[in-house]
Amino acid sequence: MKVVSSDIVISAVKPEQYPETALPEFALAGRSNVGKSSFINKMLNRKGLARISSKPGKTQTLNFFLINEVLHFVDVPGYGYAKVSKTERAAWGKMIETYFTTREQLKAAVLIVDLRHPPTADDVMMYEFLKHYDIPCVIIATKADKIPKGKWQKHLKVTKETLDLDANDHIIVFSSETGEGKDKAWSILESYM
Ligand SMILES: Nc1nc2c(ncn2[C@@H]2O[C@H](COP(=O)(O)OP(=O)(O)OP(=O)(O)O)[C@@H](O)[C@H]2O)c(=O)[nH]1
Ligand SMILES: [Mg+2]
Repeated sequence: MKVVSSDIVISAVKPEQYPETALPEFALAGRSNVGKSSFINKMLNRKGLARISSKPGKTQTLNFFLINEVLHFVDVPGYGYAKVSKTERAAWGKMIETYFTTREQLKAAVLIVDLRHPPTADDVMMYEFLKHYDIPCVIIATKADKIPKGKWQKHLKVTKETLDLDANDHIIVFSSETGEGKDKAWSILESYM
């Protein structure tokens, strides 16, 4: 997809605030600091549209982005950040669960994992949660620029095996630094629209 327009439409914490349109939607999921917001910026060719931080926990709300007036991306706060209270963690869980289990416009979840390391227990749990609700997943194995190209396939295999990846789900080697995987990611997302 050639992105000609993109803008944030709302930062939501509850369903009443979700945009009331029937546009197809893709929501990000992944560990805190894994690169969800960076993925969105790269896909949209926008440097600072989705907020990025060197500190984990930057994204706190469900941030809806409207693209070419035809679809939404939803940036989602990450999991696995140690420095959050039990109360915050419970609020996060409720917000994520409500969104993923009720949003009819959701075409697929985009689960971001770090290609360098095997998926964490939280990653596996997130993937199992999405599969439990029959939500199609596109796995983005990001930060590929940080390991040599010759090792990508080996790491990809570990990622697939650790997640016990469903045969119907796609997995893409990605880098928000170099743009590796961007065209492939767009063509797969378009196939879900
Ligand atoms: N080298 C490299 N760094 C990346 C890549 N993607 C993200 N980063 C860096 O990783 C850090 C976290 O990126 P974010 O996009 O803010 O991560 P996030 O998943 O949105 O984090 P939260 O909002 O805290 O959940 C930043 O310092 C990014 O510059 C990548 O593909 N390659
Ligand atoms: Mg973020």
